[in-house]
Amino acid sequence: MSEGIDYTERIPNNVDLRNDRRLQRALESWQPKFLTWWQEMGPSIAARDVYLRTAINVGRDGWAVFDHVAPSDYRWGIFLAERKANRQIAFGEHKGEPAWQQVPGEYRADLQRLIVVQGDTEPASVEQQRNLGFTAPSLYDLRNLFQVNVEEGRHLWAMVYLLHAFFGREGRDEAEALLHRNSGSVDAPRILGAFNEETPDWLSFFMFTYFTDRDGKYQLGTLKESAFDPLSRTCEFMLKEESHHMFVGTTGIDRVVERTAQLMVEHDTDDAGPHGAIPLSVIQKYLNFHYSVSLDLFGSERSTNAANYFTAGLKGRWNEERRRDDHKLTEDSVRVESIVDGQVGAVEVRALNALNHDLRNQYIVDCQTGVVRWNRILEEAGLPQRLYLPHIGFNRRVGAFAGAHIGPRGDVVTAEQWEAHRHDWLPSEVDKTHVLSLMRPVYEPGKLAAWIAPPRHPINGKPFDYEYVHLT
Ligand code: BYC
Ligand code: FE
Ligand code: FE
Repeated sequence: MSEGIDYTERIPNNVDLRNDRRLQRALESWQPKFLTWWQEMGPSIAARDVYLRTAINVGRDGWAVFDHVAPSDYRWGIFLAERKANRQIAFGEHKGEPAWQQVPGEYRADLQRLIVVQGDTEPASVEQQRNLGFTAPSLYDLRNLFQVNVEEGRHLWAMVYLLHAFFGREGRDEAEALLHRNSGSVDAPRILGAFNEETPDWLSFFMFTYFTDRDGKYQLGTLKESAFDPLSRTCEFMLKEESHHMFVGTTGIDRVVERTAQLMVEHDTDDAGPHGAIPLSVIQKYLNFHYSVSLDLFGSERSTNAANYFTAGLKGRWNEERRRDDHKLTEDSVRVESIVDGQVGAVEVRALNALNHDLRNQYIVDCQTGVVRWNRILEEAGLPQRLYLPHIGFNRRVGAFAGAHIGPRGDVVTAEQWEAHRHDWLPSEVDKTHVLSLMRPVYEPGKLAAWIAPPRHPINGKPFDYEYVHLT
């Protein structure tokens, strides 16, 4: 059985909005503010229409249609995964009790906080990516950018729905605030570090969708376990959209590496830069940057916040139900990497306090799969060079390694040594300028910028030379 989405309403939804007039009115008064934000902070390139997928159904069978639509006419709406009958809480002190359909008073503040933090990231990423439309390497890529942006806009809607429906006046205020903070703003920045960084070029975009959207996958995976059922169902549906964002990142980096490798072989050189591509060393530096700021998004590896969220049932673990333990973790302990006596070591921590570390570990294993595929591309090109994930302590601002000076290979160095190597490890102004210089828009159907290989995966079966976007 699957539930369709009601598109006859001003706000498409599958939460029966028409029978909740108060909520409907509240959301209808937020909607124009969202649209103003989209006009001012969303994609700055004007497109007449874009070949986008829109969710029409939340069930397993065919949940999306593809069509050319004007981005500002996109049908942002409120879609929750289907409700499971008799769902029970899978972990924490309420394990085995029925999932909550309302917010328990004692957890109101914490739940609201989690939803606000999640909601804050979604518009932040749209803001970060707003100017990329001017430099897309092809119409195919431009289309993917729009797709990611409209869906991140919808993820904002998802959190705003929860705030409006379950958190009263305070929730409505927080929903407004989500439109007032802005990425990189001095006065009102976005909440989490990575979402105030710039995404000025397409290599950064692919790295962001690979590493930072992947944090989204893991965080949404833990919120999908939440005892608060509406949050769980919301996140379950968001995860379906999320996989396309990571596909854009994974295959985007594939194509950058492929093109660089081609030119390295063709010109028998380590440096593909002078031949119009991005040098492998620069790809590694961008990777180092995006991976390390994304690791910060997991919070401290020792966290009483995380322990409290888990015990209360607000935020579970990745694949909670598949774990073979008591799902309460009151007795267990784990080893967590840390600085011990000035060296990289490990300390013993109560498992309950190490849940951010647990999630981060799942994430790291997943990140490694990309590195393996990119190295296969290098190998197939006959090249000896390899990419790698930098050490967990490299360039960290949050957690056990914040303030430590650790190189990408895990060696502890002095502050001076770190500074001296900064631009061997992280993109320098010269690197960024070179990457930016390659960013020239290519908007003829079937044509492609020279720094990237063509995509191998059509969108909904359409060929690469399909008119994915009509510009104005
Ligand atoms: N930057 O106990 P701690 C996505 C704060 S991405 C700034 O270490 P906790 C997306 C923290 O808030 C997924 N501040 O960590 C991707 C806390 O402050 P308070 C986003 C930080 O609380 C691409 C203090 O430090 N979703 O969807 O266990 C495109 C101590 O905290 C940072 C979520 O994150 C930081 N990096 O965990 C579009 C899920 N890290 O409360 C979208 C919801 C920590 O003492 N959020 N702090 O004032 C959470 O689960 C948690 O808030 C965090 C932090 C995992 C972020
Ligand atoms: Fe999202
Ligand atoms: Fe995403």
